[in-house]
Amino acid sequence: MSNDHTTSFEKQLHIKYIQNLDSKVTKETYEYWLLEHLRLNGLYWGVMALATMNSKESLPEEEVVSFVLSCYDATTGGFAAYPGHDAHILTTLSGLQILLIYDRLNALDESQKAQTAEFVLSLRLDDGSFTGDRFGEIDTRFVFVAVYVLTILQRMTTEIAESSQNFIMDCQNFDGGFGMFPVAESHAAQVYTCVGALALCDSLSSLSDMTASWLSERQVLPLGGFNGRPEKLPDLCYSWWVLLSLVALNKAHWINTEKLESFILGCQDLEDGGFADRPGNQTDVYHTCFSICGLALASADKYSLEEVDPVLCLPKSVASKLKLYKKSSII
Ligand code: GRG
Repeated sequence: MSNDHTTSFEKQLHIKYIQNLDSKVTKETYEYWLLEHLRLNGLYWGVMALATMNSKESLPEEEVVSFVLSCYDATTGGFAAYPGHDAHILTTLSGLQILLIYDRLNALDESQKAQTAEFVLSLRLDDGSFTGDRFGEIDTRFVFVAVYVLTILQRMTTEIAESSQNFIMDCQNFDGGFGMFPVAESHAAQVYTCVGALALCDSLSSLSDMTASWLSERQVLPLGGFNGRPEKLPDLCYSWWVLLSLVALNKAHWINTEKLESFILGCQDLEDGGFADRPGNQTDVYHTCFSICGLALASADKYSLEEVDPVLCLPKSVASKLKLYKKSSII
């Protein structure tokens, strides 16, 4: 990996990097097949990075949509990571996000959409939390993803919004951050899912400035990147999880954006494209997606990127078509 200069954003290299991730050569590697359980999430990360670079046509749309539909599990109504795998709430969101980006949500008929909503609602527990699948793991990620999917499918109700908000607020800690479940340690990526869930439940006003204050302390200076928890090393993906939470809370001016941009640019591979978690490390599509989204959030104009919605992690042009739940609009 080479990153000997850090001021330019190598858009064309990153587009090529993403296009090559599914090439014949890549498919001949053992690692490619070991990652089958991440395939649909990975496709969303690639498509979202391309859409943010105004280049979603760099992947063959029909092939992409047909792969997404092949992951739909007609028995449950959810999407799996790969055909034949079990459906999971996280991959269900990825599938729908990809269809939204290509404006192909109508590739699912109304009964399939209703079944997808039923799948999500079947994972809901009495305390307002959601499990990820039939195996029962609970995590604040799943609450966010559940209300996100229900928002896409226009199935949000006051009851779901209130019980989700109650569970999320039970996961808040004394430091203002949030963990995976009540009493779990605060973690920046979980804070994003909690801020996102509250935003989709029209309840962001439940938060005091403590949350933004804890988030702003995640910037590790002089490096400029963010860590996910106190005393840990910075990791590029937190540029996204932290910055967008701060943007959603209107507190992005509490961090040094220039230093953050320079940390992100320093994680590029200037020979083969893509971004790594830290300068000099191996690139991957997850860090590539969230670094490009982070740059778009910091300064879309400067890098000629599409503006990104800080809650939905979709291009604003796509996100603006979704009707969000509002407390007063549903009786
Ligand atoms: C709409 C973009 C979008 C996503 C859906 C699934 C989800 C919502 C968000 C995932 C948030 C999350 C929990 C990400 C995990 C981030 C991460 C790198 C965790 C690793 O944690 P540790 O403890 O790493 O291994 P640290 O950095 O704390 O050492």
